[in-house]
Amino acid sequence: MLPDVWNARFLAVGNAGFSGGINWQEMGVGARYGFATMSTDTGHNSTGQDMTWALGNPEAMRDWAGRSLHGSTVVAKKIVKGYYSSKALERSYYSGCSTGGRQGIKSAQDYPEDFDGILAGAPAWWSTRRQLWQLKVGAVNLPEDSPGYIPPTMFSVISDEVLQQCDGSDGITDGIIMNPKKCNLRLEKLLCTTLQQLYLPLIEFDADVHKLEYPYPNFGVGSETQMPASFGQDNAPSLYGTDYAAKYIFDDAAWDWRTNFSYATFVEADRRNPGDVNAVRHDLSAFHARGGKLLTYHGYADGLIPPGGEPAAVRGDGTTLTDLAGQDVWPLPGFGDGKHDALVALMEWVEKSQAPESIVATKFRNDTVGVGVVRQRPVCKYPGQAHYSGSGDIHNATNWACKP
Ligand SMILES: [Ca+2]
Repeated sequence: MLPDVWNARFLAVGNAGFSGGINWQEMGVGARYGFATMSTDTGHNSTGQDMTWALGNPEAMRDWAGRSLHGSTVVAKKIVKGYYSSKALERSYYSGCSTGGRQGIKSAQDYPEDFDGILAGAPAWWSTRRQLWQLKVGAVNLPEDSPGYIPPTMFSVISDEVLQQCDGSDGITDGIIMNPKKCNLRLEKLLCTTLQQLYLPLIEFDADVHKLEYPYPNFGVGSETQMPASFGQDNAPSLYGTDYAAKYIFDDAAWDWRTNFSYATFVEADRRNPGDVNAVRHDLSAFHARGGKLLTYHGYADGLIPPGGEPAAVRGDGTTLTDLAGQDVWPLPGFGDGKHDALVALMEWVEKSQAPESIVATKFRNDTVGVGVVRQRPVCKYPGQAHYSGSGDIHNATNWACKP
């Protein structure tokens, strides 16, 4: 998109799931800021959980993994420079969430010259591990006729019990678990081994494997209402796990999770790393050396992509703003200033060297910008956390401050 009123900046936006398609919606958001925006279909056409396009198509895998974003960015910048001939392109940015978050981190690692600033939300950066984690948790809760099966409707009840135990652990009972690490959830009170296995580190419930250290973070405390979204249908785990394993990792539509899936699958998936999809080259020195800034955020209540890996991804270099968002506090654009808007905060960091210490997250009524604000609260630079001052409206961000 090439807006008439251009802010002399370029913005590429990311994709979601396995989908191949132009992200018109996020391009539109970017154009409202005045960016010349670009989205790639990542080299194929599909819905979010469909990996059929990957079968026998290593080039498509490579494109989805990262090549398409780089190639499209190079071409798009040329188009932008040609179109706005009277004005120079000053800065280039990227914004994406989920798969888009992975795309952003991978860009910083592999193509450090592409963007000056990268906003990477809830990044699914370790693709092979994350997808197989979803296969695993789905399998834990199956079959549907087993005594340990937890139906989707039960998770709101579980969420209530977890809130009962954990809400106050952050010092304020407000329906939000600010820091799950502060709650010592008594799993025995949940009286359900299936549920216990959904929280415990994966390694602890498979004694057959001794070589793996820690396959992936498991569900976080507070993510209960989102847990069913990570499960599948028809007595099978999510297609995000099964279709990915069969058609992307093993290139075999007949690959059956019931007979083939084990922890060895995690190891083999990492070895294959189809298309070079994992954003695991942690060295960001080339990106930082040219002044690149990477800002990442992730909700603790995320039941689709468990948080916990980002500090490892950036090796604790202090550049991340992460975690905090609880049950329903989400950073959303719509305020247009660096205090409330992560993209604007990133721009101020890149262009004015003003690194954000916190950003005010806003919960809008019905998650819709413009129909009212339910609450605002600062999201703090990791590992800081927002603390209530002790007086005033708890839904007003001015009554909170970031502290270690
Ligand atoms: Ca609380």
